[in-house]
Amino acid sequence: MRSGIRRQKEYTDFLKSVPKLKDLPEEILNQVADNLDECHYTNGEYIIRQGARGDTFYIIAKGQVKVTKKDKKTSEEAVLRTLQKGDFFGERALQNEEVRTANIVADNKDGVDCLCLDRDSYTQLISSLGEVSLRQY
Ligand code: 6J7
Repeated sequence: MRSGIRRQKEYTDFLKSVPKLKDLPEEILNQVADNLDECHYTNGEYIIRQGARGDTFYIIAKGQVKVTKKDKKTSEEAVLRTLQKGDFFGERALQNEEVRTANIVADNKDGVDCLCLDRDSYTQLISSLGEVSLRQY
C-alpha cells in the first residue's frame, strides 16, 4: 500500500502538470493533494448527469470523457467536446450551489480514473482561482 506521504507527493506532482492549477502555492497544492479521492468509472458510465445536484470537482488522471448536453427542443444529446488526462470539470455546479449544466460520460475502453475533490475543499482551496471558477466555454 502506498504511504500517505508518497501518495501526497504523487498527487502534488500530478497537480503541477495541470496548466491551470500548477501555479497555486505549494502549500495549497499539498492541501488539495491531501483531500483528493480516486474515483474509477467504466466506459460509457455517466460521471455527471445534467440537471442533477453535485458536490464534486474532478480532474482526469487516466482516459478521456465526453461532455454532452441535451438539446431543449429535440432532447437529443450533442457532444460538446472531449477532455483528456489533466483536464478538469464539475466547477460550475460548485460555484453557486446550482445543478450540473452538462453530462460527463466516460469514453475509454479501459475506464476513466479521476481525482475528486469535495465541495468544501474546492471552495476553500480552488474557487478563488479565476482561471478555474470563471472558465468560459
Ligand atoms: Br468541460 C465543459 N464544457 C462545457 C460546456 O461547453 N458547457 C457546459 N455547460 N459545461 C461544460 N463543461 C463542464 C463544466 O465543468 O461540464 C460540467 C458539467 O457539470 C461543467 O460543470 P458542471 O455544470 O458542474
